[in-house]
Amino acid sequence: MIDLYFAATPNGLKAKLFLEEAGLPYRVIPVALSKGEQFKPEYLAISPNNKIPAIIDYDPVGTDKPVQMFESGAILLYLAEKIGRFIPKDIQGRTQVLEWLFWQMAGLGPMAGQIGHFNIYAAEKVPYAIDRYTREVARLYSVLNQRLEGRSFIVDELSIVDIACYPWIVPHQAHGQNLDDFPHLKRWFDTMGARPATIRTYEGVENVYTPKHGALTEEERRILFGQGAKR
Ligand SMILES: N[C@@H](CCC(=O)N[C@@H](CS)C(=O)NCC(=O)O)C(=O)O
Repeated sequence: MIDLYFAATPNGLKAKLFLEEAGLPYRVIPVALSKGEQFKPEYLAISPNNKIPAIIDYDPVGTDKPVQMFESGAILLYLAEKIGRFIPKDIQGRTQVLEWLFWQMAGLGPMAGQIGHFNIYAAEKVPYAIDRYTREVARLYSVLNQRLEGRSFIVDELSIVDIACYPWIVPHQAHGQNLDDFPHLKRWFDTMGARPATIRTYEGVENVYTPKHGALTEEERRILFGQGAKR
């Protein structure tokens, strides 16, 4: 059994999508981010960066002690290696999966997160930030679009990089992007979205990057966006 500490954000949905694709038994443990549950000491003991997702694997390979993890990219890699699926065994394919996984973790996720923030959550419109992140996200979408030309998936077969990227393309409208401008990405996006595991993952899940979600109370804003060095 795997416990998934979860909120319905792109990073949380990545881990859920993997577990659905893999058919591994798991339990969702909701973490109410706007209420500050990510700061509870028992959660920080699993995820010291006060973010979701995190997992506890009670049935790890090679040890009796449960394995706990934070950081979605590390979680995907760990789970793929645990079951020997969604990561190629050959060195060429594996290397490409690592490249694209780090690309998603260091590029697409953080940059898309910033434009989502400035478009939906920021209390004031900041034109410089909106322009800067819209352009950068457009560049990243274009890189992925080119990669997908003539390919069904980002690396050979369905892998953790498709699982890592898909939830970050779902809020494309909040990113100020039109998928018609990225035809190969759009084809892949539609294929991914039609998979039964994706449909199960997104059942009852609302896109968090909508104007409704930007309507936070002052207290929720303080919890989510007022963080500094003090806990
Ligand atoms: N690099 C981290 C980022 C995780 C992350 O940013 N999680 C957000 C939701 S998508 C979160 O938990 N935010 C709560 C907070 O910042 O207090 C990962 O990929 O796991």
